[in-house]
Amino acid sequence: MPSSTSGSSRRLFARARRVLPGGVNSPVRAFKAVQGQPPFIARGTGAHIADVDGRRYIDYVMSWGPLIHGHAPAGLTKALVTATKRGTSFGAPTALEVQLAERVCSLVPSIERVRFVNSGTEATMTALRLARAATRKDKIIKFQGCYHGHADPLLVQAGSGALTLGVPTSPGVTKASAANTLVANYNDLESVKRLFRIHRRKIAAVIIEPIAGNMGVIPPQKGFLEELRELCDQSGVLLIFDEVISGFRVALGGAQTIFGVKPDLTCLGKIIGGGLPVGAYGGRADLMTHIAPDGPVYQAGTLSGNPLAMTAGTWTLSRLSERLYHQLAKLGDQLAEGLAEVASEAGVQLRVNSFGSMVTPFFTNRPVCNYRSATDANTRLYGVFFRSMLRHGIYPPPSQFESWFLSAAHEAHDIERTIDAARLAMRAVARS
Ligand code: KE4
Repeated sequence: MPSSTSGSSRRLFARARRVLPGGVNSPVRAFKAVQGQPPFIARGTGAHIADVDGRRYIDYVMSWGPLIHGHAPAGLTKALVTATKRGTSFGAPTALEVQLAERVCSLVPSIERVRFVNSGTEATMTALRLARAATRKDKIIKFQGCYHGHADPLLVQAGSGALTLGVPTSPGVTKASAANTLVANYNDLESVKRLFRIHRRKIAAVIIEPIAGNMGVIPPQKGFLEELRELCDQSGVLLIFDEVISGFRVALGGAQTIFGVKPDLTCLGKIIGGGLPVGAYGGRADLMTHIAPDGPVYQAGTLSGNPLAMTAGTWTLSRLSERLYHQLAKLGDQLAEGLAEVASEAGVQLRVNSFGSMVTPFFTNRPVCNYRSATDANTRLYGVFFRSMLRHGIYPPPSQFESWFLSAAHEAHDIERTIDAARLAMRAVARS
């Protein structure tokens, strides 16, 4: 059985901590929330990753969502080698970015124009700037526990790593920038209406994860998104869907096609880069004309539209299909049901939320529908569960407040093996 961390990973982590804050380039990777030390990953193939000592794991992080086709699909690798031979970056227009932009505009109902950037953070940061410029209003509403990247205005009561590490509002975010960020409760329209009443004419936009993934998975309750759309329409407030996770994860056109709600702007990331750094924001043409060089709202990027990232994104989107989403949803259901079953066998209180190939087991006996109920989950028990799963060759997210992700490379036998490991992990939880 692989121990939680191999010798080479330990040595690498010791070196890493001498040169990288916390030894990592993104906080959640340091395993602080689940104790233990992170294995250093040497390679990924399909649904599996191997650490520097050759220990193999079934991967449910999948680079936090981008790898919907699994690790290193042969066709993607080939396409990237060909593209690399033509040059890695030009800082000039290429046909590749036009092709990917045309595909995104054809698939995502709300997107008439799109701009590629290098991360989800850049996408949401710029979407807010655009919304403020287009409406000439300063305030924005976000939802407690939703995470939209680490731009100052959005690092207020945020989810994901900020929540995992217990710092939802980061030091360094000035009072001035936080003052323009209003916070509502997910699945609670009344909390939004209250903010609209108080700040009526000062709100530029509402930004939301249409399927929350950064408190763990929390789907919108029936009618919530539809009523939010109506509320924004009545008040002249723009609606921004942050589909960095849900875009191309739950359906070809993202969550907006599933719920039939069209935002004014949409932010994308992860899957549209197929594992390379890409983010994007887009929406109504009349809004996007504000963006430089057409309009005065400035946003730029040295590597925006990078030919390798565009190649990876085009390859990835071109192989998405209804059949694939049906297959992913089936696997997601099997995983969710299996986790619930083994928890019940062990007498462990567990609530499993899922939406298609997004799954989160919450160690709580109450329904999880918002920040408060998510943070009631027992993170200590999640840590016990996680360490046992890692020892048995399964690599879930090292945080209670993240989504597990499935890919086209996961097969039924991977799920079976995962549930077998979860049966042992739940017994460890019950004993702890
Ligand atoms: P990036 O800047 O990390 O590319 O995207 C920020 C972002 C924006 N919006 C949503 C809905 C997101 O989930 C994210 C980033 N997701 C986290 C995991 N939930 C990234 C993992 C990490 O921070 O290491």
